Amino acid sequence: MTRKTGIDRRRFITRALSGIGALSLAGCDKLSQSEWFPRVLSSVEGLNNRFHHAIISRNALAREYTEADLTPSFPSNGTNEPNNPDYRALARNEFADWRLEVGGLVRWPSSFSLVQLRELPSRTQITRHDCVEGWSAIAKWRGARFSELLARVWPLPGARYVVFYCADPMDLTGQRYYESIDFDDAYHPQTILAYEWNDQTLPIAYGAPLRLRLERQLGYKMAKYVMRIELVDSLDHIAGGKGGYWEDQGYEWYAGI
Ligand SMILES: Nc1nc2c(c(=O)[nH]1)N[C@H]1C(S)=C(S)[C@@H](COP(=O)(O)O)O[C@H]1N2
Ligand SMILES: [Mo]
Repeated sequence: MTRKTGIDRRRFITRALSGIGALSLAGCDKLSQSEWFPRVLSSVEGLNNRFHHAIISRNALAREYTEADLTPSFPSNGTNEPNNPDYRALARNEFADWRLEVGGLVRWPSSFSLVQLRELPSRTQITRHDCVEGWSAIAKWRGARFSELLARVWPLPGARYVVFYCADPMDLTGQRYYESIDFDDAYHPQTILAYEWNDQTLPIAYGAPLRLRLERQLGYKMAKYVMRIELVDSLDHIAGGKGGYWEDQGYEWYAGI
């Protein structure tokens, strides 16, 4: 994945915002069609968190689609098969020995097998994935509601962010892919840990055995190959300190669309 130029990114945001009716905002449809709205937005460097909060409720649902809308061949982007030996060994055994570790600022650090995750209350959603590189695709995802997982580990009062650590080194520096979200997103009803894609066990290309779905942000936030989750009070001391693999290279931390 190559870093987009500011102009490409602004164009993408403007395009994404013209679909803002998708967020079922009364009135915003009209706004996005008026001349000044996209112009004002494109003058903002990225979409900053505060601005985003001002126009969109953090509880709004991303638009959901129907089976008829599914994209025939959903792309796999970034890593499509982690090359690390530990991951490969787990994959050979169909992830029967894989466990999701959940720790950090929680009362009950725990680990969950896939069977245990499948026992948690789930959610199924057909949504559109928007990649910053300029493509979008619709798929059906099923997974454990993230709020239910949190309820089982008891976040401590100091916890402010949730960090997802992945199995794939992206490049020769060996830096692992990771991502982070805040608690507004962690408790959002469409935030799930997906183990199914289009009614199949999640394929490796899309992040098996478990990937984050976070439907109101861009694709790079949705960590694939999640191995460990940590609740933290600050992102400053993790990897490059910006809260994610691509953020450490200059992407926005809040990639709301
Ligand atoms: N672990 C990991 N997660 C990742 C990536 C990756 O390379 N590694 N790529 C990100 C990007 S840029 C996108 S667009 C989506 C792609 O998801 P898909 O392969 O299911 O289309 O995953 C995101 N999560
Ligand atoms: Mo992406």
